[in-house]
Amino acid sequence: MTTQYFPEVSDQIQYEGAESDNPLAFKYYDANRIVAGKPMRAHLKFAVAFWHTMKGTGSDPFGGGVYDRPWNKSGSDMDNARYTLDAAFEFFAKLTVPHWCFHDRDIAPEGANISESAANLQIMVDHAEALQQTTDCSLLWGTANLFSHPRYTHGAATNPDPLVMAYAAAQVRYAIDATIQLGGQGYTFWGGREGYCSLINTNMQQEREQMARFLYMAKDYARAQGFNGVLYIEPKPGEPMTHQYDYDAATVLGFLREFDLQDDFRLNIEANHCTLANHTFAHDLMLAASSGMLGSVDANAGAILGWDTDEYPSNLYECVWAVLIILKSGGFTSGGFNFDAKVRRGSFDTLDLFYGHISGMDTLAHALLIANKIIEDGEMESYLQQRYSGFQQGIGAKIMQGNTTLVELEQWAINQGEPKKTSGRQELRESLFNRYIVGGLVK
Ligand code: XLS
Ligand code: CA
Ligand code: CA
Repeated sequence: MTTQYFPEVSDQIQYEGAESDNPLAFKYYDANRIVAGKPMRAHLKFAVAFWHTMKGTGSDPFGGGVYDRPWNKSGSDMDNARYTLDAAFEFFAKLTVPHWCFHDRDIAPEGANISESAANLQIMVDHAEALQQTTDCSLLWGTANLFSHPRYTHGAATNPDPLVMAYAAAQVRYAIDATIQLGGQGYTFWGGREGYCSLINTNMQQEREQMARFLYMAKDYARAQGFNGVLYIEPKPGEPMTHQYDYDAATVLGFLREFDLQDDFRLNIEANHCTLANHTFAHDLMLAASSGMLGSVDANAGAILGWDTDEYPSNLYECVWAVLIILKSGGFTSGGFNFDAKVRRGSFDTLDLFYGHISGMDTLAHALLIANKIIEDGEMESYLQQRYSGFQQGIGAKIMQGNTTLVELEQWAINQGEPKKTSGRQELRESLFNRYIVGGLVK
């Protein structure tokens, strides 16, 4: 096993079981263990986010970078880009992670013009393709960074200047080509700066229509190139713009239907973005899943700071809900759990990158065992069925089939008299749920 950038980890991380106290071992993630007929690896489809893991510097709004990364060892941006890819694949192989995700500008520096940027990207995509062949790690999804360069200050697709949109179009074109060359299963659009700060200088409907136009062109290009993966929209309510057009799952679903994009696009739900929108992670997952629009997940967690802190998922309760919803909706197809998460500013060491991912992978693997047990036991499902059973027969079934009227319902209500008050039993349900998590119901 090549060891150049991570000498502190000499081999692949192994599964050692819940009793192990080895910090560099999995306690729950046993890649080949069969759960509900499928190996854990295929259920969870973990991916490393190149931007945080390889390019993160530890900067925050109050200070610049603090990490020394051994792959930033040359004066040349192109050399560093190559070393960073080499280091990434050493990390992926040691972590035994099956997938990765990247933005175009994460892996290759922007050039002096569109053609030079495209040429830089092509060199690094060829290098990544060769590295992929040496490991068991393939691309989950690719994307374009349409938010860091100063030209995108007022947005990319929603910019008031069509020339800026054209630059974004060129970038997306090459990022889609890169995704196809690397065998990516999906391509993601996160809104970036697609939003606004004030209506005082903004034509909101013009911008929303521009965004739809851009997505049509991107979809048409991808399909014409033979891409049959899934296109994702990743909702986020604010930051960097005050108002982001892709606010949350409900807003994006409405947008896709308004502009007839629902057949090609699915949602990539990020935990921290749900909480920034004052929803739970489970709420947006449930909304996307129940309308058949859940595609992929950016696994992370927020803090009480109120901005997008992108921490590793470590809250078992929230992860059980996430996996439960995903399992019940049939599991991932093209999507997976991408760790859009970064080590804290104070966690300088490259070893911390392993600890962060091991913790996230173990939390979600543990959650998978618990969620599967909840489904197998069937108690939760039968409670829900019983609670809504009135809609299965009689007048309830007629309502659901669209076979009744307000007048018939009024007559029925008059005949029935006042409805009986029935407890929702929330506290009881919570304590039953907790037995799976802390009550030893899962081994
Ligand atoms: C930013 C987003 C971003 C997308 C990819 O908040 O999470 O990282 O996932 O552009
Ligand atoms: Ca994300
Ligand atoms: Ca985020």
